[in-house]
Amino acid sequence: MSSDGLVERLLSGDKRALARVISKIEREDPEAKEIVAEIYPKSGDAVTIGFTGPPGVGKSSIIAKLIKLYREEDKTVGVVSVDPSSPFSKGAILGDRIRLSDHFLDPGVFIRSMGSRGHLGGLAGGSRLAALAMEAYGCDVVLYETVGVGQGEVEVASAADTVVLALQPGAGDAVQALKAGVMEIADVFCINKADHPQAKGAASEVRSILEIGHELDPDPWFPPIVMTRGDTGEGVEELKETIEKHRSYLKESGKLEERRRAALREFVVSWATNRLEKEMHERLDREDTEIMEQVYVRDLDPISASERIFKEV
Ligand SMILES: Nc1nc2c(ncn2[C@@H]2O[C@H](COP(=O)(O)OP(=O)(O)OP(=O)(O)O)[C@@H](O)[C@H]2O)c(=O)[nH]1
Ligand SMILES: [Mg+2]
Repeated sequence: MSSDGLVERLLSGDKRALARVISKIEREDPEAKEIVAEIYPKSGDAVTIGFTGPPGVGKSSIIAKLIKLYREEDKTVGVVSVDPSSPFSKGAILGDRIRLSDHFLDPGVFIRSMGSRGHLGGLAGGSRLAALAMEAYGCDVVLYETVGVGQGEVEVASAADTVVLALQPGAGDAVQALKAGVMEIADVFCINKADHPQAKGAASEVRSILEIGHELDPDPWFPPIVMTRGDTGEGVEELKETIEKHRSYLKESGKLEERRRAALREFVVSWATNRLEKEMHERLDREDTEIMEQVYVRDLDPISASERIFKEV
């Protein structure tokens, strides 16, 4: 048991205990491991939704509107906002504070930004653990927000049951998303800023890309495209219903379980990979400088060197 009953308090719905647990996770506090072991059995009941998309498309605005709808149903909501540590991140967090400010005082809503990279378990690891803590705390819905520009963000979003890709008109977003490999992981598309004159065009662009993809790889779930406005909330109700439809589809087809298993497996492997990588660097810094010297002077090839280090680790 964690020394000061922190886990017990989290499980009984103490918001401050949840905040402290997530901080410990984020700081990689030595206690975090034990805490995770204690809360994990209590997690797994929440609906998880990943929101990804380029900077500034309106993810946080839509999330704020969605939270409102969930709160009307008396559902508790957790949001893990993964910050890509960009130079704009301070502004983004401040902006979110403003956009999500309606919800900060609500005990049924818990919002947390996760910052730095280079964690044990990487960017995805820390945010997943934060989400687990929110689930154990009793959140009915957990939302991840990530800026969909890189593999790390794809990894975070794809841990969710349903992945929503938000795009905005007139920015060539669809093509960028396609290139970045984000398109494939999306279950629902959201064209935000529907007030933009090119919104309809953006939707048909996405649809034609999806149709080509569907021909190559037919799947019974054809990702729906929903038009929204993050500022007014228009279309957000439809977005919510679409997310629910996707969830029903996953459940009925048995894919929910399949997806969750795949995500957990991915989590375990990537955590182990991250640890291994860290360990190897540490060894090379400390003791095995000699091996690298041999590689530098070409006495030893890189593959043999890595095999040797790998075996030792
Ligand atoms: N015109 C218009 N503006 C919108 C709409 N939705 C959001 N915005 C504005 O777009 C800006 C960015 O919105 P955010 O919700 O912060 O976008 P985000 O995707 O969360 O941004 P990052 O987290 O920084 O990547 C804000 O100024 C919003 O008010 C919309 O539907 N129409
Ligand atoms: Mg945001």
